[in-house]
Amino acid sequence: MATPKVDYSVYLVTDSTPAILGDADLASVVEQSLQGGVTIVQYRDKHSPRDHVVATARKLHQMTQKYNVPFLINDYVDVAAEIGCEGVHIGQDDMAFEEAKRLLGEGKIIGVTASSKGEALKAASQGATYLGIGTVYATSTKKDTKSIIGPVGVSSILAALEAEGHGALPTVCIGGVNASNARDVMRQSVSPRKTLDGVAVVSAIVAARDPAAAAREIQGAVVGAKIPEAILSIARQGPLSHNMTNLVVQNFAANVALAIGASPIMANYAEEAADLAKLGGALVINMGTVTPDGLKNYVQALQAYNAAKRPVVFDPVGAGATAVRRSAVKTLLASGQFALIKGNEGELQTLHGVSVTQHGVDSTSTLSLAQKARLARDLARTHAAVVLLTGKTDIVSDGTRTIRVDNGHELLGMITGTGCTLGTAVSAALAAYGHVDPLVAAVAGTAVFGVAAEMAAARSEVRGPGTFVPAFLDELYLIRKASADGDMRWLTMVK
Ligand code: 3NM
Ligand code: MG
Repeated sequence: MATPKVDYSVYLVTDSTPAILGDADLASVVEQSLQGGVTIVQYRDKHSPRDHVVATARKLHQMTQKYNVPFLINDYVDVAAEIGCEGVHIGQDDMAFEEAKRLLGEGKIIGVTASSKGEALKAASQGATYLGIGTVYATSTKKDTKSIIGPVGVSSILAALEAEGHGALPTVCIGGVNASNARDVMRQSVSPRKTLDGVAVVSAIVAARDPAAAAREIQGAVVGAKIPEAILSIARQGPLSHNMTNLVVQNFAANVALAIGASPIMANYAEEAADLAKLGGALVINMGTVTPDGLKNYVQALQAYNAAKRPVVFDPVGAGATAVRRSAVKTLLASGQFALIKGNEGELQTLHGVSVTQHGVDSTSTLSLAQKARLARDLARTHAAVVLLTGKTDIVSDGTRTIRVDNGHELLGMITGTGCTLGTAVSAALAAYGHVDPLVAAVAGTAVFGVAAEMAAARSEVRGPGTFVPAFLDELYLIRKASADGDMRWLTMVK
């Protein structure tokens, strides 16, 4: 079995000292942070006796397994070997890399701390699984930190790795990272092409009053920092966005795709899908105008894109409105795999088996934000897809990470098809960036869409829905152009 790809985006390093943990229970803090979406856990305990370390490690490892999150042990390679966890993290003063590798055997994660180019290149050439680069900001958590290298120092290490052929080696930075600076450190720590994969955090989570909320906030910042990469990849690749969509939005959806830099094709005849799927794009199945014949075409096209391993977006428009639509949703979900499912609250509740009465296909809302987040997360897990729940606040979840996007404008609700064209925008992001991180792709597509709407609505010539539409297309286009020219000022508007 292939080892699953490790997600380094929010890397929790534990600390059991009273100064950081206080009188909290470590297991409970780790569990809360897992609920908040940390993606990897390192148990770091420099003071406890070995038998305590073994017992704690076993307990924490059982817990992380429930969340499908890798569990590493700092320094105690023998304990990692004994309990059979996913790997270790070793510092420069710990066991030598070769020795750790020999003790652990193949298929284990061995992360190494690096605070200079020399250390980073050595660890990379020895075969480290990832690097923890630091100390990025001053911290009181670790007393014997070497130099504070800042984002500039991290960038120069990333550049050296890239130059020496280690561009694909995952990296996180460590030291003084918290929810307020995570986005900046991710954005500033960039060599020409190589970016950090995530941030490693001790006190900002372990010492937080609410570790789950802290983890969620840091996750939001890390995902937010990756938006530019996703947006630029649409502009660079100009991917195909193949839409099987409803009669109302075909023209508008095609214009949105063009404005953000994708290449639209509105093709409802599924015999073409196998050929189109080979072009490296993504498919949108929007069942806004479902017919018996249409449904057969959707199923065939879905399977063609699945066979070509290209992403498919499902927009179950009006899912709960009629028996025909409820049945079409069942058929489609049983016929293949979707990369992303997008819908408003009523549509997604229907998919989740909640019976809701929908009046027409327009959106209404009764759930709290927390309930929406849970709905999106649960659906994402059930269907192994990214779920985009649209509303005043959009919620994007991959089942582990749940991110909210607060962009948009009420004028979007006054013209038809904006929800549907969001599906098109997200399909372009998935086509270009989904192989790297489908959640980031979905968040990026959603954020750009919402920011463009805000910028359009703020224009002096926009007086209502009619003047809004062309201004919105312009802003999508201008954001893409500015981004391609290296002007990312629009990002400050992402909420
Ligand atoms: N290693 P906080 S800094 C465990 O520089 C560790 O290698 C560091 O704690 C390094 O997130 C550090 O609370 C502690 O600042 C980081
Ligand atoms: Mg160490």
